[in-house]
Order: sequence, then structure tokens, then C-alpha cells
Amino acid sequence: MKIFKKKNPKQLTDSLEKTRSSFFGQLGDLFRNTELDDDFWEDLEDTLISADTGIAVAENVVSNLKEIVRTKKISSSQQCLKELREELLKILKLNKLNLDEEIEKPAVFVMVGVNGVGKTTSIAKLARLLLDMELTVILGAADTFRAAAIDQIQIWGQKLGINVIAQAPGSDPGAVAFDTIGAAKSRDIDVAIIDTAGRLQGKSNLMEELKKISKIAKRESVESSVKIILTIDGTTGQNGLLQAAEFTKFVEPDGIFLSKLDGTSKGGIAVAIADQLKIPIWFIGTGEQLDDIAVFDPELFISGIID
Ligand SMILES: Nc1nc2c(ncn2[C@@H]2O[C@H](COP(=O)(O)OP(=O)(O)O)[C@@H](O)[C@H]2O)c(=O)[nH]1
Ligand SMILES: [Mg+2]
Repeated sequence: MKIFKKKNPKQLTDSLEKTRSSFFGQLGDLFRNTELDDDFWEDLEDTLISADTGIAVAENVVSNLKEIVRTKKISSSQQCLKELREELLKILKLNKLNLDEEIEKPAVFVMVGVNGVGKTTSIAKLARLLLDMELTVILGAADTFRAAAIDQIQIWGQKLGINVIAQAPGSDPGAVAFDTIGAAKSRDIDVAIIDTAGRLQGKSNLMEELKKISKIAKRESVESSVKIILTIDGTTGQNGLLQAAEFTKFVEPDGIFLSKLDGTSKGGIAVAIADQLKIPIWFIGTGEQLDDIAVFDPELFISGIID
């Protein structure tokens, strides 16, 4: 089956409004009728860094842009803004979306990430998106660390009208993953989405647990049908990126769910992820409701925050 064969039913709407006004509001001021002098370049680099693109990206973008301005003999700041747009897009496009591949049933999405980044909420949104695409979905409550975490995903399951496979708090997350995939197979369900714990205390334990879940998933389904999705909280900036990088030492995420882009996120984080983690952003979350999800599209994203 091809999961994302259909055009994304939800487009980025005004949900990036806040991101746009925080990051590119500043850019707009910067590019308003100004000379492209040393002060301008310095201000641009500072603005990019404060928008969470990271220092390396900011430096590279500015140095590329200077070169383009020189060779194309650009003098207007508006023209320069267009070139900036292209440069950012180039970085985001480095990470091709690879969601449209052929996948054998059941697809298994394992959601990983630090506590509080929005894993469980994002799972519910993703389930909604898949249901809208007329696929069948089952959820697995493999964050067994807290009873509240199990309740939370069960409540989402009720809202969505889909089954949630759960065991008692404290039980083995690997066993929950096993049961969830087993249920998906026996009930002929298209996609199983598995929630996981994200506490960073006793980190190596958590990472071993995630490794085990991923191994079980790959054994119980088809290896290429298992996708590890790393959730990153868009408001946590470089710090969130460092935490995310920790996960990549233990599990190999296939895609990113970038959450909370509706909040105080500055948007540049998407560019930093593309540049530093080299993992494609698949989805973005723009709120706490089920509908607040979009399949990531570099063009639409840049338009959403610049134009
Ligand atoms: N504003 C906003 N809040 C979000 C988003 N995604 C999740 N949240 C909130 O973030 C908090 C933590 O979410 P949760 O799914 O429990 O995170 P988990 O610990 O990683 O499973 C909750 O209050 C969610 O409502 C989002 O895209 N935007
Ligand atoms: Mg959770």
C-alpha cells in the first residue's frame, strides 16, 4: 500500500501566523529599504541565529548570500530577500520527503522523543490524518511508565473511535508493541502507531527500551514498513535539537514530527533540523487539536513564514 499517495488533505493555513510574525517580522524590518552593507549582513546573521537556525547555518547562508549579491550585482534589499528565501529552501529541500514509497501492511510508526515534546498528541493527530485518508489505524500505549500516559492515549483513541492496545502501568513496553502489531495483523489494520516513554533520567535504560521496541517492530512487521518518527518541540530551539541528537545515537529516526510550531517557535528550527540532523521533516504540529497537523512541504513552509 502507499500510505501518502493522496494529496495531503490539510494544508498549512494561518497556523504559522505566529511563527511568521516572530521570525520574519524581524526580517521584514531588516530588509526594508536598506543598504546591503556590513551592518546589514551582521544584523541578518543575528536575526537568523535568534530565529533558531543555529550559528553554522546562519554563517553559511550569509556568506552564500554575499556571494550571490556580488555575482548577480544585486543592490535592492527586496531582491536580496528573494535570494534568502531560495537559500533557506535549498537547505530544507536537501531532505527529500520519502513518504510516498510502497509499504507492506501493517505500517508501524514508532513515536519517540523527550517527555513533553508532544508525542502522544502528535500520534492522535497523525491517526486523524490517516483516518481521513481512509486507512485503518490502531494505537499502542507503550509509554507504560506512568498510568496517566496510558489514560491519555486511551482518551484519544475513544475520541478517534479506534482501538488502543494497552497493558497495566509498569508493564514491558516491548510486549505492548508486540501485542499492537499482532492486533494490527490479525485485524487487517493498515497502520499501527506506537507511543513510547521519553523520560531522560536513566537515559540509557530508555534508549535500550526504544531499541528493543524498534527491534520487535521490525521483527513482527516487515523491516521496511517500520518508521521511527522523532518528535521535536519547535519551541525548544537548539536545546531541543541537542536532545534529539541523543536519540539518533540509539535509534535511527526515519522522519521528524516537528510540533508546536504555533507557539513561540521561530521557524528557523526547521532549517536547523534539515542542516544538522539530516532527517526529513515529515509532519508539523500547529496546535493542540486533532486537526492541527500538516504534511511538511518545504515550499509551503517557507511561504508560510516569509511571504
Ligand atoms: N501549542 C501546541 N501544543 C502542543 C502541540 N503538540 C502537543 N502540544 C501540547 O504539549 C503538551 C505535551 O504533549 P504530549 O503529547 O503529552 O507530549 P509527550 O510527553 O511527548 O507525549 C500537551 O499539553 C499538548 O497539548 C502543538 O503542536 N502545539
Ligand atoms: Mg506521551
